[in-house]
Amino acid sequence: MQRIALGFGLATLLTASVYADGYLWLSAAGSAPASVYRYNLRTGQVDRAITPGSWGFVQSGDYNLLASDGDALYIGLENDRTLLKVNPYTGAFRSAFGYQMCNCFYGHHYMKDGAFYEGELWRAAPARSENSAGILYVSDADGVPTAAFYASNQTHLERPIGLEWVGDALMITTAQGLYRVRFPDEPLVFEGEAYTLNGVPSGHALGGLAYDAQRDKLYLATSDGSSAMLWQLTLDHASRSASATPVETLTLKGYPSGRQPTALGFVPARPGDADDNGCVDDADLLIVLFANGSSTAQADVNGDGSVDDADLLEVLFNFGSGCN
Ligand SMILES: [Ca+2]
Ligand SMILES: [Ca+2]
Repeated sequence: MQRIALGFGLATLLTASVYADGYLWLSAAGSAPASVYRYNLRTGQVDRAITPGSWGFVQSGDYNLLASDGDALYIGLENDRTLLKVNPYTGAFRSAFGYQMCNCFYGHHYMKDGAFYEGELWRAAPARSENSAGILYVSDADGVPTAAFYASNQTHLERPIGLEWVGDALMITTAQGLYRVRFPDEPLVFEGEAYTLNGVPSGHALGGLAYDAQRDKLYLATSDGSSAMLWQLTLDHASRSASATPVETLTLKGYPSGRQPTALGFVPARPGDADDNGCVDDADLLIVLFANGSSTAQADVNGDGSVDDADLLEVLFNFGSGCN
């Protein structure tokens, strides 16, 4: 009992420091079949790539959506109803299902970035052709449709791409702009309140959005056609503006050149998981032990810049977590 109490106290101390640790999953539109990439915030590297097209489902030039319900990472296709659930750390395939809607939807719209909000799956659905409304499509977690909102008579919102709930604010991107979504009294319609975006160079098309709710960090991915960038956004709702701070040039860290990061999804790291596979075990212990005294980012699981006893304790206190 005493040991448990001691362990609890130390664990509280260890988790008291808040540092950016987690993974940003990125879509990569522009080739078929497309891949999905994982950017590791602790190591600063794109360290995983998965190719859902090789799993025997419908091929797509953009596997996106990339929203996590805390248990699985959901992947969607831009051109088909299929939805995939994968391990949120490794990207390993778990199951496939689909939206319960007509495939004819895809004659007029693509599907892009998405997010979970209060148990429902929200998705940006840009129009394929001019003079067709952009749609925000909502379903439950099983793909059963619950709502769809149209940007009627708003040509600047024909092609929503990025989508994320930031607290109770729904933010979307188009290639050219950042908007806060508003729902007027009119049913099934959405409007966009334009936000001034400072810091992103002109010539960069805006892409996916992802939110780390625990640390209140909003991320945006962009591309200038050859190189892709990751940014952290600070929103100021009062002045309807956002400022972007660069996090990484993704194409220098393993993300392919010439692809569009149309979707972004955040998954928090499991504390003590040095090898980033979602399970804290002997392998993590060995990584930290062998790196003791260094500043190796992979082994610096508490993110304080050095590998020492504190990292070892973080592994030990979380030992077995996620391994079942
Ligand atoms: Ca591990
Ligand atoms: Ca450390």
